[in-house]
Amino acid sequence: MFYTIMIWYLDTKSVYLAFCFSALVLIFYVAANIRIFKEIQSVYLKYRKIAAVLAIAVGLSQATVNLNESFSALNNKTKADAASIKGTAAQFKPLTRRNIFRLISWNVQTFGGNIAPARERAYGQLLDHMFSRSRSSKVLALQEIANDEGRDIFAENLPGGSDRWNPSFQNTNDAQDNGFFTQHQVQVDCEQFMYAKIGEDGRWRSDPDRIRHPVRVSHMKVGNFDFTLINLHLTFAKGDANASLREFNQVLAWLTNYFTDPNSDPDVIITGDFNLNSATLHAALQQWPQFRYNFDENGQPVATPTTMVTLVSEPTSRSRGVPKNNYDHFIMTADTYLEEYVPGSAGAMNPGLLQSIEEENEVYVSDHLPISSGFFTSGKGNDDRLIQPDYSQMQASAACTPKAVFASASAAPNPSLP
Ligand SMILES: [Ca+2]
Ligand SMILES: [Ca+2]
Ligand SMILES: [Ca+2]
Repeated sequence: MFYTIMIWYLDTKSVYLAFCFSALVLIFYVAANIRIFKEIQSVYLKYRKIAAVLAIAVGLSQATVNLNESFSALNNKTKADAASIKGTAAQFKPLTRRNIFRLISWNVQTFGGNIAPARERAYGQLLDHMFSRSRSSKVLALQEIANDEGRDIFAENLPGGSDRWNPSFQNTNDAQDNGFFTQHQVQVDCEQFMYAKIGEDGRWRSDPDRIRHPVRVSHMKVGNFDFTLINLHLTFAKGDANASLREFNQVLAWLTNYFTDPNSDPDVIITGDFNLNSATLHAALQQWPQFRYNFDENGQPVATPTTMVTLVSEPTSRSRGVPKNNYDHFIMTADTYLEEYVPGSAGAMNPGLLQSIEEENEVYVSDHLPISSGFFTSGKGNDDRLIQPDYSQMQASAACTPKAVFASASAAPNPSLP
C-alpha cells in the first residue's frame, strides 16, 4: 500500500515538476528569442547600412580605373553596337592608376528656400558620402533647383561648404531650374542657357514652347579633358513621352547648330533627367544623320566623332522610394566615349544608401537617384592617343557656341516615338 501511494505521489510530483520545468524552459526560450531577434535585427540594420555606404564609397571614391562594377554600362542595344566600334572597351587596357574625374547628375526634387531642416540634413549626409571620400567627383549637375535661395542652401550642404565650390546657376521664372556646382580646380570657360530670354524686367524667362525647364550649357576643362556639358530636365508633361521627345529634339537642333562651327569642341556630354528611357533616346538619335550610328558594307556600326552614345539603362527615378523608371542618363559624342570615358563607369547610385539616410532622418529626400560617370583627364585615352584639350586657353571663352536663343532657332525634325 505504502509502495503504491509512493509511486502515485512520485508520479504526480514528477508530472508536476516536469510541467513546472517545461513552463520555465518555455519562458526562458521566449525571452531569449526576443533578445536574440532584436540583436539579429540590429546587426542586420547595421550591416545593411555599412554595405550601402561601402557600395557608394567604392562607386564614387576610386580615382583609379577600378570603378564600381555595379555601375552598369550601355543598354544592350547600344552596348552591342558600341562594342563593335573599333578601339572601344574590349581593347582598353587598364593602367594601375589613372587621373579621372567623376561627373554626378541628380534631380534634387524642387529644392528651394523653404526646405525642411530634416530633409536638408539628409541631403548634407548623402553629399558627404558622395564627395568627401572622393576627390575625383568634381562636377555636380543638378536639376530642380527652384531659385537662388535653393542654390545657396544646397551650396552650404556641399562637402567643405560653399567655399570649395563654384555655382553656375541663374534663376528663371521656372520653378525647376538646372545648374552646376564645380570644384575650384575645374576651369569653367563659359556658362549659359540654351533656350531662354531676358524679360523686360531684366529677369530670365524660360521658353516653354521649346523647353519648359531652361537647359544649362557650359564648357569646362578638368586636367587635359575639355568638354561641352549640357544639363537638362525634359518636361514630364504628366507622362506624355512625346512632349519630352519634342524637347529632346530641340536640344539636338541646338547641337546641330553648335557643330556647324568647325572649331566646336567635339566632346559633348548631355546629362540630366530626360523623362525618357535609354532605348527611346537611342531610337530618337538614329533619326538625326549626324548623331546616329552609320554602318559599313559588312553591317558593322561605324562611329563618327558626333555619333551619340546613350548610357545608364537601370531605373533611376523612384516611386514611393523604389527605383522604377529609367529616366536619368549620360549621352555623349563618340569623341568622348571612345577617348575620355572610363569604360563601364556610368550608372546609378546604389539605392540602399539613400534609403538608409532617409530612414535615419525620417524624411523623403528625392524621387531620383544620383547618376555618375568617370572620365580620364590625362595620359592616353581609350583610343591610345594622348588626351589633349580641343580648345586653347585663348579660345576657351568662345567655346560655348551658339549663344542662347529664344523662339528663333531652326525647326527640329518632326518628332514622334519610334
Ligand atoms: Ca526658378
Ligand atoms: Ca575636348
Ligand atoms: Ca575627345
